[in-house]
Amino acid sequence: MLGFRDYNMNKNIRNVFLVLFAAVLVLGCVQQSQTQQPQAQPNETHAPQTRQFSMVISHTFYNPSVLTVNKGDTVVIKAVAAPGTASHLHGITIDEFDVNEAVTSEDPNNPVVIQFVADKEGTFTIYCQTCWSGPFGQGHPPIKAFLEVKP
Ligand SMILES: [Cu+2]
Repeated sequence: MLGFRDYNMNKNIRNVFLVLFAAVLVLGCVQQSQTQQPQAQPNETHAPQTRQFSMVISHTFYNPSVLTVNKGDTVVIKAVAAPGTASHLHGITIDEFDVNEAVTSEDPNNPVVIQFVADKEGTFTIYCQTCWSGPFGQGHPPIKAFLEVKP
């Protein structure tokens, strides 16, 4: 049996626990809203930039073979044909960005400059339409690289 005093003491203890519980809840909410704030502004970390790449096109491959940018970035590719391959009519074609440029310069100081805005996200194939239009025709190896546009 609980006396009147015991009952009051239990009530006080219960009130202390209630206040503590409320404090933990409030603190939890404050902390959560603080950690969520940076995620609400993803554009700050992905502000559009100009991304420049130097590319060498050999008879059978592109170097580098993967270009990675963020959506909205301006892509600048400075491309040359590998030594001895200017006559192959090597080039850079990216259908989704209306890029189709022959690269006949072999001089790293005088590259062909291709520039566009990566306004679509996804993985896009870079290939060489101009090789197939060149002296080798469809007999030219189907060289490939990829443009990765991240969100
Ligand atoms: Cu070639």
